[in-house]
Amino acid sequence: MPKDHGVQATQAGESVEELKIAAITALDSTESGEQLEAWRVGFLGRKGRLTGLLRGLGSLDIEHRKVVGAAANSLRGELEALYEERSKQSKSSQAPVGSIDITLPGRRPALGGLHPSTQMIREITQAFNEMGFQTIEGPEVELEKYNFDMLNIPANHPARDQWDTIWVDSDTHNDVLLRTHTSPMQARTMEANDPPIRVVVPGKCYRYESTDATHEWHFNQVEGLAVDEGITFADLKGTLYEFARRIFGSQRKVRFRCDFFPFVEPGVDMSIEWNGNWIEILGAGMVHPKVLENAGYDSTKYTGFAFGMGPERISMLRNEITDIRHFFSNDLRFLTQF
Ligand code: FA5
Repeated sequence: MPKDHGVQATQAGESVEELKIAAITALDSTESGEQLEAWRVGFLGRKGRLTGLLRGLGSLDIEHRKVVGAAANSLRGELEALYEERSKQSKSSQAPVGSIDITLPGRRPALGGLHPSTQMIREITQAFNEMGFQTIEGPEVELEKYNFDMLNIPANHPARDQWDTIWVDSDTHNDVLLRTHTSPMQARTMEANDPPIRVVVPGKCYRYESTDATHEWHFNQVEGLAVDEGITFADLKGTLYEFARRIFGSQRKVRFRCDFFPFVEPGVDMSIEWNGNWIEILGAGMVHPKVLENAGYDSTKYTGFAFGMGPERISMLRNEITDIRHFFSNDLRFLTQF
């Protein structure tokens, strides 16, 4: 019996040992299911190399045939086991990074959506746009001059207590703050434009106050301003009635009550009737003559009205949201409901 029967050359010119090395090396370099299948066909298939080797056994003498045949059959078992193992691994492992598994079923891509505050702001501004108001925006980091002084709220005025202010803490800019309301845009708009003016101004506001179910420390407002010759309180009421009808439906009851804001005279708040209660949704009034004068307007010639509302509060009513803090907590369970 030859000592080197394991590497005995067959008639096909390939020894069992050479075939084993070639098969294992080739198996190690397979990376996909397709390559693994090609390997199986190439080595174990009907026309594969191992089958060819077995077919060549007939040309060997009886002794060699027995030895090489046994080695080749044992290699077949070994290669089949290796194939099974690799095949299982390839099925359970994920597709390699960067490749696309075209056998996966299609999935709908996750589309984002507009934030509920943005949706409400757009609805509100659109209602006013259709009544002839233009949408503009202004700075969130504001000067004390526009947030307070030009709005008839001097430094020692008790009304400043209403707006707990977040100041931009700097030695050189101690008159800079995060706007506490969108009303500074009344002063900026009048300063930069001649009448007639009809604008709505959506934007973020900031107040240094503790939060609860109806108060956030940052929230949106939508400001409105109309200035022209001959504008009266009737225009204010008519415009805000129409707004309430568009947002809350034609049957919604609306109530005006006196309120105080230093930059309007007279001042009101507007409430709507909701489940048997009156809910305040905005502050408003006729632009104070001093505010018109501060902006360089002749208050004997021009009059106007202004209003400011909170879109989150309005969205809360419309969508039965019980806590304003949901708007900015980034919880997708809340946000995806809109
Ligand atoms: C003002 O801010 C005035 N600038 C409104 C105004 C404009 C009056 C023009 C007259 C003329 P007030 O502080 O009430 O007013 O806020 C107006 C609206 O902003 C409120 O009705 C409410 O909807 C919303 N709002 C106020 N504070 C908060 C808060 N902490 N969290 C959420 N929304 C708020």
